[in-house]
Amino acid sequence: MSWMGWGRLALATALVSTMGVGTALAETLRLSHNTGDGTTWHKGAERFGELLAERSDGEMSLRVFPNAQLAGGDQMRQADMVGRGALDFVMTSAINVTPLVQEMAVFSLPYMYENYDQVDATTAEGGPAEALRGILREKGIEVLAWGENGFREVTNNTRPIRSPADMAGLNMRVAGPMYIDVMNALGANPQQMQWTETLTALQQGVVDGQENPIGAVIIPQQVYEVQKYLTTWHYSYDPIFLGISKAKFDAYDAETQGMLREVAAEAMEYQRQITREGTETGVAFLREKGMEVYEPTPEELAAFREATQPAFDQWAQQVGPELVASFQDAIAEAVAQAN
Ligand code: X2X
Repeated sequence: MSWMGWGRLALATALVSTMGVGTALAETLRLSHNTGDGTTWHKGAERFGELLAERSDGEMSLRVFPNAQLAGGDQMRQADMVGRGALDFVMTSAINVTPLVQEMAVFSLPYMYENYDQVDATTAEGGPAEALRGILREKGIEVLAWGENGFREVTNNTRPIRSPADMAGLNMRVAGPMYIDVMNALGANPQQMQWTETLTALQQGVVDGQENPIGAVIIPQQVYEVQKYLTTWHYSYDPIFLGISKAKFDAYDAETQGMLREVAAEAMEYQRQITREGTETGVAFLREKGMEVYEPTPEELAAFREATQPAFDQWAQQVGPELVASFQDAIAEAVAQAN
């Protein structure tokens, strides 16, 4: 056969196999997350989709839906929908799952963590975060991997925040129930609101401020365009996770399940890396954009920690003292290792 002939045969074979996969086997899965399409969440989800297509030889493809679109804009409902099998995948932050599973608030208790090493000690394989996998499984959600929203920093349009007293009377948008109690402990007026409605609310002065991580959300969602002051108070850490409907997961064979876990871990590793990079360079970037950034001293951080202690104690009870202690033990070990 001529060179042209071989070429045509190869093309025909390729077409046939693609069509075979397309018609008989290809499965399109849906993933919901609740931030915009420029965030590190979205980038992590897209990476997951790319890897999934690659490792399944095109048998699986993923559609990523940002802004909690598939849950009617309700960021708290996504996990519930995945639990019921109404959605295949969810990527969301721990705080959004607390209405379904209170224990998920353990990560975000005020001043639980001081740095990434402490975080990683709890989310690493075999660490105390594994207990949450079991709890979420009971709700129909299989956690495939942990990712990162990050340390949540406070922004507002009224004044620089240097001490708890500066929070008094500020109208603060918050994402979930625990943050209502934390803001109350600080003397602010918290208001729970969907993230998708928050930028407009800030712009129109419906609320004075909000709190979110720098690399994952504040920069990619251009919060600096509607907020003047930022304080790096690191008051609460927020992980995200990539989860799949348990019914869906259980229906796959062991090999596919293993592939899903592997691919999710890889995508979330990438997501965590770009989030940390964006956070590291973030303060300088935000200053360039005209934000006034205040970086509290260790003494000032201690004052915030003290002021939020009542909310920590209250929520530690709700989460369960044993779970909290298991996190604190892993953190103490990380501290000992660092010294
Ligand atoms: O709503 C928020 O603040 C966000 C995007 O960080 C969460 O999903 C908790």
